[in-house]
Amino acid sequence: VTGVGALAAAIRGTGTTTVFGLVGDGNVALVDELVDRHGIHYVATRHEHAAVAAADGYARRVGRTGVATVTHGPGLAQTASALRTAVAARSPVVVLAGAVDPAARRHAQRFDQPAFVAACGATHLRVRTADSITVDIADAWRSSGEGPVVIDLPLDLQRADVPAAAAPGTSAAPGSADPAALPAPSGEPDPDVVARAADLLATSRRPLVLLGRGAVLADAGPAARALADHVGALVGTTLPVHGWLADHPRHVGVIGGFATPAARSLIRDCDVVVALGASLTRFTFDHGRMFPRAAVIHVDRDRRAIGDPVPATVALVADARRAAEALRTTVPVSAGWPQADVARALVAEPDDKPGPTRDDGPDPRAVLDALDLALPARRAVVVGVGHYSGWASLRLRVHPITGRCLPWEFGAVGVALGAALGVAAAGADELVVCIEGDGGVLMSLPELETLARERLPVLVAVLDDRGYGAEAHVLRASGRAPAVAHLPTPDLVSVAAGLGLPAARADTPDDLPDAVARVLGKGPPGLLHLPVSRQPVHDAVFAALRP
Ligand SMILES: Cc1ncc(C[n+]2csc(CCOP(=O)(O)OP(=O)(O)O)c2C)c(N)n1
Ligand SMILES: [Mg+2]
Repeated sequence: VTGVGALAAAIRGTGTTTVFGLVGDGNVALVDELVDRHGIHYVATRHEHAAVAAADGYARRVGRTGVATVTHGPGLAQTASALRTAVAARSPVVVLAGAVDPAARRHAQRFDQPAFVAACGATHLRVRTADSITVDIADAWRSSGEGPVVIDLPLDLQRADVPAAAAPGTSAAPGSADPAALPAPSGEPDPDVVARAADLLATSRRPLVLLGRGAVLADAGPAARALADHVGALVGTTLPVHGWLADHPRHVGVIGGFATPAARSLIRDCDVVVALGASLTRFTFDHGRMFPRAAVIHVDRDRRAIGDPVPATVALVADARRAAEALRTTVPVSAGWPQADVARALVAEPDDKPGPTRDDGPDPRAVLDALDLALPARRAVVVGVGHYSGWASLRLRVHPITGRCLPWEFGAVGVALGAALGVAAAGADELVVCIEGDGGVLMSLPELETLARERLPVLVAVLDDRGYGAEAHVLRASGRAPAVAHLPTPDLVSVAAGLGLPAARADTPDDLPDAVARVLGKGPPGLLHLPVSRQPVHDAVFAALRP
């Protein structure tokens, strides 16, 4: 067996069925082996960045390792912002990268791959020898449970002969033995730390239980609800899982910059926050404005995720469900929030209603509301980074725990379309609605061809304000002209058509149902070109952007 054959077999042996990538000297033989011998579903993207974003989107949707492959040097270099996004999200992603022979000192594509990977914050591994292929590949998958891994596959090793004894079997059944899905360390909380957290929670009269994606992954919903009931806590979520446990009587919705005014005024009085699998980013913490007086019990499986930027009063390294259960059985029952106060604060919620605009297009909120009504019910959304993001992430009704992919962790424009490819390739029976700005879609434009070729069920909805709206608003607020942030948008219907995608334009919310019907009649995939006014400004997004 050749090295590359053994590598392909080892990769198949992890249970991998789908790989996103772009080929070059460093990985083309591997991709051929994966497709030809192992029946892997290979999704060829048009830019390496999208391959990694897709692996990330796939991982977020299925909760298992997403896989991308790129060639060495420039191939890997192009992945930076998607890789950094996956790192910040702690997504289980493996990037299989080529690696030039160390002896080839004059190779034009030489690149300090370990330093690059370190700068992105990912783990760098290397397949060491022909004998260690299976072990090293399994190690990469296992390690991806803690966040993205780039594993170099040296070219000399790919070409080497592998002794038959060291070659992995090639008969692994689909879905078998994914090492990343093997039981991880128990996640059992340390009883001493639970005791300290319980002492703190027992003093609380105004607690909040805050749930994030980590609580979803730990299946902590019932345990979190029971804990909240036990101590009379408010229940809130981070934005990605907005709507989870919404039927709870003390549910206050999303916590952070996008919280409603009523929720904000309540939460200001919180004295203890129990964050369960929720990263306390500066958005969730709203730059210190969200719960200024609260002590924080921060529960996360990963110690590195605790304490930055919000210091934890008690750092409880544990699985969210086990931690919630342990706290409930240790803390005495208490009344917590008076229900009447909670109810009073949550009625009369002012709606973030669309307003009239001048003649440069409809309010983006009105467009999104019409889109919400026009789309089929089985949908997921992937939202990019831009001024439109806040409205786009909240106004479309989706399943609270599987329906929303927000690859915003690095604040990078242009990641959403790649992520949407991955969410769609996960094969859940749903329409994946990728909401992008004109800036974001033009940055990732070649992936429209990938969508068309792969016939993935993605509807790209472009909110077009003819420029980098987020930057235009910042310029205006600092007394400058917005001109450098304004750019004309080409006719995206013909651009999409040229790339093989059915597309339609809706100039008003009233045109949307027909436009959606026309595009979905021929697709998905498809694209909607949705011009919007530049005037409405999202206060919270704007506050987050302010320099
Ligand atoms: C890779 C990258 N480049 C530039 C930026 C700065 N930036 C933040 S939002 C934004 C505007 C994106 O434009 P668009 O997708 O049209 O969204 P809009 O803000 O207009 O709604 C830009 C350029 C960034 N965050 N990431
Ligand atoms: Mg724009």
